[in-house]
Amino acid sequence: NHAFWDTQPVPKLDQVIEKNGPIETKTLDDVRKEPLSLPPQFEWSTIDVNDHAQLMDVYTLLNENYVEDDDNMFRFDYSVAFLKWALQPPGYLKQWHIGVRVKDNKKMVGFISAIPATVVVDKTENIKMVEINFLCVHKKLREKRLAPVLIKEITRLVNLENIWQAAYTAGIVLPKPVATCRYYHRSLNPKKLVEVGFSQIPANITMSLLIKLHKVPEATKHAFRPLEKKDVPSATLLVQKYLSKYSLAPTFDEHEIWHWFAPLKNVMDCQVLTDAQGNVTDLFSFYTLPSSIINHPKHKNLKAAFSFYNVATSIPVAELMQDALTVAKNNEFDVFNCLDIFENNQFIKDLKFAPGDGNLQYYLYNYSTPTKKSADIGLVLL
Ligand code: YNC
Ligand code: MG
Repeated sequence: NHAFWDTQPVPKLDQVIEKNGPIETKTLDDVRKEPLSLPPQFEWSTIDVNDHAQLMDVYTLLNENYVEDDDNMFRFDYSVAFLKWALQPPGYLKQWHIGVRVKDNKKMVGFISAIPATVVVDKTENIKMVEINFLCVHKKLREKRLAPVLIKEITRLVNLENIWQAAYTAGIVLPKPVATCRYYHRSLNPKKLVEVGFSQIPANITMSLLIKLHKVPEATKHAFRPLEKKDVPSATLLVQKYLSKYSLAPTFDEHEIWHWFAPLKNVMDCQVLTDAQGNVTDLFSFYTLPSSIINHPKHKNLKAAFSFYNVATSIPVAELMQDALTVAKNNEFDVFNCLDIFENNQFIKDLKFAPGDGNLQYYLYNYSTPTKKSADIGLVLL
């Protein structure tokens, strides 16, 4: 019952996988040289995200049509600055930012993107991959099989660069998840979260008690400061060593570390502790991803922080994350989100994170690997 996915190099849902490796092997000669065909009223449109008007077209499509929660109360509102950052890491290719427009009026009605990444799976050597994100079809064009066309076109454009594997996440179950992970939410502004229906007041508790329970210290316990360029060599070593513990994790060189972790207002927060030699010993990071609140008279936006990569070596991870919560609270975030990946289960309970109602599934394209526990995952996709 997966007319599209059953034709793709992914494991079947009931398949038990025991060893690692590509599912199919192709060469450039096997790759189609012309774009996939679209229904006649649409055309392909490569997006130059350095052109503000084109970037705004992507922003608007996603703002109005991208991922919503199960109850359709909230919709992700990736900011313009966020999209520019997320789509342009070192080695990005402009032709991997592809839109679909209506021929008549040029309105953007579809989008998908790939960015380059190097990923380690079960300690096998680094695999050149892409990360696929921001797949979106306009609400009025749903269930017309446009998504498979977008997926096949991005696959073709990635294959043309001699890359044959991809990593992606989705809320839905497709053939076949590498891992099923769960979201956890830490209320920072419980009153607003209750008002907008994001959370409920537990039975037998008052609002004032709820607020009290979710207070976080006003100042950080440790002397965290924002990541600076001079920290990049030691931060890279720290993050690399940390990620090598996980079964599915990226590798970052120094350029990538600076791209992904450099503090960027309303996009990325990253703070560090250093030792006497000035080497980074501890690092927390989170990205800013607000949601639009659909049809609410008072509140229009929810400001959410999403845990990115965190490494604690000189302090307990729970103290590292407690300080991250303080920084987020002081920057007016309403909620701090994380997945049960990494060693996050070590702080989730103690720091009063509550389980969300959705799962996030991790996938690899054209690579089979034994199914993993969420705690084996060391990869965060935006
Ligand atoms: C999804 N999220 O199963 P079957 S996540 C992948 N990822 O195919 P139609 C998806 N496939 O089951 P619609 C998918 N959602 O018949 C649906 N599908 O084999 C499959 N939502 O297509 C689905 N963004 O066009 C079915 O469906 C087929 O009009 C149906 O479009 C889907 O970015 C969608 O959630 C998601 O905008 C575009 O609902 C639309 O419903 C929408 O009839 C709101 O499609 C936004 C949303 C998805 C966020 C994401 C990661 C995407 C990964 C795509 C797969 C990449 C593979 C690797 C490629 C590179 C390879 C190399 C090398
Ligand atoms: Mg469709």
